[in-house]
Amino acid sequence: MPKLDLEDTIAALSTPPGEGGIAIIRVSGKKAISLAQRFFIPSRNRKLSREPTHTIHHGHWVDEKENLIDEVLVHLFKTPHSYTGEDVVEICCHGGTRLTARILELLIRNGARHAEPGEFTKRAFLHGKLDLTQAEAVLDLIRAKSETSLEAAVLQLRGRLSEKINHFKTDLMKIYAHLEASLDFPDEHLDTYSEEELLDQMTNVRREIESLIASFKRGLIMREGILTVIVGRTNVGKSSLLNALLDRERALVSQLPGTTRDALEETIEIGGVAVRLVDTAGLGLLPKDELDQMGMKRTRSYAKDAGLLLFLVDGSQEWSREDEAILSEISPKNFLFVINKTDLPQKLDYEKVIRLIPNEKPCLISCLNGTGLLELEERIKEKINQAGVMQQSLTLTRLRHKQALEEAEKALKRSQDTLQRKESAELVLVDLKAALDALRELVGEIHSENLLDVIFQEFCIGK
Ligand SMILES: Nc1nc2c(ncn2[C@@H]2O[C@H](COP(=O)(O)OP(=O)(O)OP(=O)(O)O)[C@@H](O)[C@H]2O)c(=O)[nH]1
Ligand SMILES: [Mg+2]
Repeated sequence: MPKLDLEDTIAALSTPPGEGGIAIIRVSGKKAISLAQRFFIPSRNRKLSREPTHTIHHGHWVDEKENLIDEVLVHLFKTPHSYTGEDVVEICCHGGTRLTARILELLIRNGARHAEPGEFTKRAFLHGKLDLTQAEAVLDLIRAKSETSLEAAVLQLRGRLSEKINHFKTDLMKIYAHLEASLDFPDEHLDTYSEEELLDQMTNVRREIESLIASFKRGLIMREGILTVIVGRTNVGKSSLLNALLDRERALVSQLPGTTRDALEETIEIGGVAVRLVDTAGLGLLPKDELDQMGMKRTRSYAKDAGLLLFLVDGSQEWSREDEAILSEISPKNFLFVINKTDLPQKLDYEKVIRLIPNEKPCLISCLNGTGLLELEERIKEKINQAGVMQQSLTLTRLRHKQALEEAEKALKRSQDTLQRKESAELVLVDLKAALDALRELVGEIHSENLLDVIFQEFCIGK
């Protein structure tokens, strides 16, 4: 177990910096209560250390010379019944940049230390208040950009993923114990499972692990949003479409072809799912210059990673060779066919394009007057539903979890093969232990300081 840096008392602003109605400064550690006691003058004349845990106290916050800083409320949580498991004091003061800095500086001058990003949650983990998947869920909860990502984070915070992993662990431990017993007491008749039964149980666990791994693709969309890239030739209204869906003038729009040179990404929410919408440089047959070439390269790179493409054509123009080329380029991908500028007289041969794209009913829109945009959102929602994102079942949302499960599954498969080949039980146990270790690492029962750094550095300060 790495050395734990839990001796210090840490402090940080837990609310966003800037002006606000109130701000909360959180202090955690051995000196939290004594520090508060020194600078907090309670209205009720009783020492904080004498007050029970989970109580709120009104009073005044002062500096070393007893100059008044602010009128505050102090929340008191005593170890072990706090978020971090340590003594915690939360100072609710008025929300001003200078004011909060003054209180924080005072605490630091007098023995507290600035908390690192995520350090409160890291301490909660180190004190066994949360396991690692739950700590990660705290971050996902804060970062959630849509209803579905929020729901996934809540499920994980409530321990649904940990429960499932612990269930795998219990099953594997039973198998392990049986095999170990047969090794230790080879001559005794033990009431153990037959080899057949053991193999079956291993297969069951592997199947469940595999199905959880399979949920990752859906989970990633839930957490990060579905990458939706608008493609089409220049001037068809791609930037206008991004602006219209965002409902603000984000991208430059002009009648000059080639206005957009770089890809531009914004997130919107459609049907409870985050949609990462990308406006791109128009695709053409041949790039006109180097900048054009770079723009097209970037468009293609986004299109390659996209979960959904919006293929945009201009209804006021005839179907062109460029449209044709783009269609053949994107055909293998999941796309929606969208015809823009329907407010203008139409030159597009609808019958022809419907023949060319028989499986995708075109979505008719006008970015200029907003017609068809609601229907387009509905169609995007349908496409997202087809990806299974709206399912309520437990979903993997992090690559770390997926990799740990893959490792567990592979090790389990190896031990199963060894057992099947009737090789020594010791060998079976080695791989079984590797599978168990991968699961233990997933929930954080085994961890390195390095892994914790990677996880908690993503957090903001004060969480
Ligand atoms: N009449 C009409 N004009 C539109 C519509 N949508 C876009 N336009 C106009 O078409 C022109 C091109 O629009 P953009 O949104 O810049 O097109 P783009 O596809 O992003 O163009 P590039 O960035 O150059 O590839 C602008 O003059 C827009 O005002 C529409 O629905 N109707
Ligand atoms: Mg553009």
